[in-house]
Amino acid sequence: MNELDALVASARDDFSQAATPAELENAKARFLGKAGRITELMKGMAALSVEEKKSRGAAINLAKQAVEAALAERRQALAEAELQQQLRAEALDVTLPGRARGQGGLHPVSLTMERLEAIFGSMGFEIAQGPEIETDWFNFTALNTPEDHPARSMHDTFYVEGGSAKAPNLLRTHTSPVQVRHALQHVQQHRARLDAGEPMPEIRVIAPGRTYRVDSDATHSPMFHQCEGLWIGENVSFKDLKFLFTEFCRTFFEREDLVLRFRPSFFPFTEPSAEIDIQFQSGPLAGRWLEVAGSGQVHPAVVRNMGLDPEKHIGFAFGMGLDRFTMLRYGVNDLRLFFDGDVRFLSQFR
Ligand code: 2U9
Repeated sequence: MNELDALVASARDDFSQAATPAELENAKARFLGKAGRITELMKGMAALSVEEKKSRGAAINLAKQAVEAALAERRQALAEAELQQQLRAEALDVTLPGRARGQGGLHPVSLTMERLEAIFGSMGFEIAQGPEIETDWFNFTALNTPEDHPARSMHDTFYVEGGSAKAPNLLRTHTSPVQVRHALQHVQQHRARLDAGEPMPEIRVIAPGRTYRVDSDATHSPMFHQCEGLWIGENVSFKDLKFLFTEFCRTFFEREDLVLRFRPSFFPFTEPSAEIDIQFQSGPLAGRWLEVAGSGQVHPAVVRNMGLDPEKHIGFAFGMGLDRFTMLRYGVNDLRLFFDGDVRFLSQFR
């Protein structure tokens, strides 16, 4: 093997040992770089005659082309290997099962709210909504709550910025202000009939929604859910309220034999007032009296605040905690589960 063939062979050898593009570039420099072996051979021709330069130059050129070809071949081989490696690393097994997007569902308290709206809706009640930030007039004054009532204190109610000293803003402590707003609108709509002494269509409305009180333990959350109802007409009586609420509870809990008890109580906005207890006749809670709602005949002062004559229009109202209703229906024993956002709990209601 002559000297040039040996040089090409050693270049091939060097190139094939280069494991990375960087190593290959180093190997290239050893042969084709400024001080590379091919370059040195070319410099060495300076002393030769013209004839010798011709033949020697051609031979060196052939060797140089062979080295360049070997370099190109190895470059491509390394690039190919790199691509294969990348393809292997990024391989996607399309036969693997997909990552499913978990199925969502309604929160149990929302399910209760929907149930309630459907039941009262079927009994001729409208569903009303209103602001969660209220003025103290709608939340307290209109509902006959005295200025010095403890519920109005900072200890019990969240006051928020934006109101005036005389009319502070607060997070509503019950959904009653929604019914006050609804009743005022209803009365305004039928003002002409009222002034003419004609009968007004009955007010039948429920207001479900979020309410807020400064209270937090295992059975109280600072934000909770309520639904209140209001029924005002010229010929309604306590027996209508009793019938309505009994039907509602039996339908809600799907127990025809559910027993209700109306126990005297006090609220500023109703007189007389009654606490409502229920009793299941079977199941884990059978025989126990469970307090589920408050109710009463709307106080004459409240009827007057709605622009009606309490001598003519008589109203009945009730209020219940939806969180408690939901706990009773599904057998949940800790109120906080409703607000933790734990999918292991929530997914059971899908
Ligand atoms: C108007 C007039 C009267 C709504 C009523 C209750 C009794 C009551 C509680 C039940 C459990 C609140 O969530 S709770 O703590 N509510 O006891 N609510 S009567 O009375 C009204 C409403 C609106 C215009």
